[in-house]
Amino acid sequence: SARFTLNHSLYVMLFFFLSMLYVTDADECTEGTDDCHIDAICQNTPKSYKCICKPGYKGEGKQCEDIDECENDFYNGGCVHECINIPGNYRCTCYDGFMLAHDGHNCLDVDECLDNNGGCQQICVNTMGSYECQCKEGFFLSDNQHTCIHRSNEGMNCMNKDHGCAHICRETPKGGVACECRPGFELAKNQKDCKLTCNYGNGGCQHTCDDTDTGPVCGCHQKYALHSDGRTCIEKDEAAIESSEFNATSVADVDKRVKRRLLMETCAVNNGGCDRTCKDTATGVRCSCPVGFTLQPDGKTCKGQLLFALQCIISL
Ligand SMILES: [Ca+2]
Ligand SMILES: [Ca+2]
Repeated sequence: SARFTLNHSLYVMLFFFLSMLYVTDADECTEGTDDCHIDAICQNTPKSYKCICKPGYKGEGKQCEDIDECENDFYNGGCVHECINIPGNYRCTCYDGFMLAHDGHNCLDVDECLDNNGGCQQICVNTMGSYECQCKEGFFLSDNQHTCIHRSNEGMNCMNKDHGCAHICRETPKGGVACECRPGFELAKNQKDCKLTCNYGNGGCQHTCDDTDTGPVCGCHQKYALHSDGRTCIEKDEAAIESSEFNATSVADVDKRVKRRLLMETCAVNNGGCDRTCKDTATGVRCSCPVGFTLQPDGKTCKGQLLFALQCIISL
């Protein structure tokens, strides 16, 4: 029993010595004595502290650098038109005639005809990336492309619809007519029709447009497939994405999941679900317990360890 008493004292001394170590730990993060980068999150540890770069930044914590999400031209940050890198994040923008979808990445056609009939005097026809005005029978479209002029039956001039110009009719000094096209279009070989190019309304393409001899050819961002109309892009089904672009999408998905969790879990709301101390970190909330308590496997609850420990010692 003398040996038991000795063991008993040793355990008690060891226990209080260890407790003292915890009590005297300085929290460099709250004291502001850490040397974490301005774009890092400081996390206190029992004997020191850790620096973790914030989401959207890379580095070891003492130095953090913005991640250029737009760097990969092929993935383009997941943006179907333009990707703009900003500190700690990125933003997608769309070409004229398009608007950003709710997912912040896809671009959708704006239906200009919904607003004041697109400014057209008579008929407005919405197209992908643009719109055009048309006139009723007996009228032709004026040079401003919005108002309609009544057709006259006089000779070969621009007031006569028989000039045959698809877009703009100009009267030449010699008395004839010469056709011109609106910006972004090219005059066809017959000198009357106008060929669409990618410079106008994105060539009628929802995502990418390439000029070819036969006119614009549409393409889609890698997460989308071209619709049979040759213009619209539709989201590929999950299985198709996983098999063809597994790496790019899985990285994006993980990124999304992390962001979602960060948005949901914060110490500001319900103390992050923590029993006692809550700290926001790069990977979510981190709960901790005061001396004499241990964090339970759920990562949230604290259970008194002091009484339990003393009971064990005494029972020895
Ligand atoms: Ca960035
Ligand atoms: Ca449109």
